[in-house]
Amino acid sequence: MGTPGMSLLGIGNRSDQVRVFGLIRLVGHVSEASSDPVRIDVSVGGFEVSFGAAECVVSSSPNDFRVEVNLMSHLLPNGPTNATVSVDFADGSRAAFPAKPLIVNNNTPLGVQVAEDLRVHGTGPIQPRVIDSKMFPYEKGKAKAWFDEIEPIDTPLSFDQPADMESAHRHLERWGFCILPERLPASLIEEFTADLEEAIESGRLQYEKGTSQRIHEAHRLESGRKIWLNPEVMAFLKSHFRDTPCACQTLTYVNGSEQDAHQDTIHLTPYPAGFMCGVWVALEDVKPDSGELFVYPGSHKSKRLRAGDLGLDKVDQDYSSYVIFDAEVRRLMEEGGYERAAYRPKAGQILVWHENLVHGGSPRIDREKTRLSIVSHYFAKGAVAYYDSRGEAGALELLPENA
Ligand SMILES: O=C(O)CCC(=O)C(=O)O
Ligand SMILES: [Fe+2]
Repeated sequence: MGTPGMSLLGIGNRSDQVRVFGLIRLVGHVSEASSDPVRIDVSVGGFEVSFGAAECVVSSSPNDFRVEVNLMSHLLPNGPTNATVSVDFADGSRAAFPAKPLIVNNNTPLGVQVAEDLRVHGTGPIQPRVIDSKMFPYEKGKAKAWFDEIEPIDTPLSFDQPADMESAHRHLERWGFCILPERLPASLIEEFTADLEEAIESGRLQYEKGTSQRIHEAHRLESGRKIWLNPEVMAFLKSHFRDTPCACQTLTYVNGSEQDAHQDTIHLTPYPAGFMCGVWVALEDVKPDSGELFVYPGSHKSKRLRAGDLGLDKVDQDYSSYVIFDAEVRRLMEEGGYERAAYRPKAGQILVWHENLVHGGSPRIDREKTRLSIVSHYFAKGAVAYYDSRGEAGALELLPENA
């Protein structure tokens, strides 16, 4: 009987592998195991939990598998600690991953309030592989988004650039989206467009010409990263969240997405509700019939739809069961009397939406017309970030000065 190979433990959803905050996914690989895993013991910060294999093991082949557990680091003491994970096998043997050193830092006021809510709700710091909305006290928790609690100041609906940041904030609070006063510089758009083209040519980024395919990971390009961590967007989100913003992901579209009307809430899910924003940047003047982004102004006040409440299982690739979600969104829009508006910005214009605003991509009526755009999603550092539809912890990146 050989000894199984135990990898180092990595953090699957952070690029900083040591300094951690929020919800983190610990991942370890076991190779050449001589029998099946039956029990996983996790210990960190004075807490200990044991799981059955079904709760945190994913097999890639009979002898190789991945162990995944989540840590709600909000509930761990701030400062240095070690996480240890060991595996019991069916043949009675036992093996441990090397201890993983972590430095925990959840010290923003929102983070402190979230920790308190989780304690009261009985959600422990060590969780299995799949994260679900039931783990969070959406109704009873004390941590709330201030902008969802206030009566917004009335302000006219507009798709034009406002005079100042203050007007942008008021528009976001009232209508669930706003345009920022500053545009992305034309030089950065040019730089990004050239980098994108080259990355597609070289195969670094996957994109099939002419399709509505979304390009992931364009923020790994230097110019993409500049757009993703744009200081003006970050400053705006900081004053909106009243907490440090973190960048989660990007989706770059050459053509319109044709995505059905949806709330991002079910895909990019914060606890407490509200602490996520989408930021959509036009990389060319958007033409009619190109598959424009559309929004339902004011619909951020509609009921939030969650996967578990709709009876939807966690999905990986196949979202076909989401026809239930699509129908429910349509029903909410009709019932609430919300009206769809197509968005035709100038190149560089930046639109910010509230986590729960209903939006999507119009049909590409003229398939010759491109609609080059990049959308990034951001969470507040003190919030828990996860993907409800997938049951995964959310990836987050801090600005270097906030790390
Ligand atoms: O760009 C689009 O058409 C839709 C993008 C979207 O829904 C999103 O990224 O959340
Ligand atoms: Fe979306």
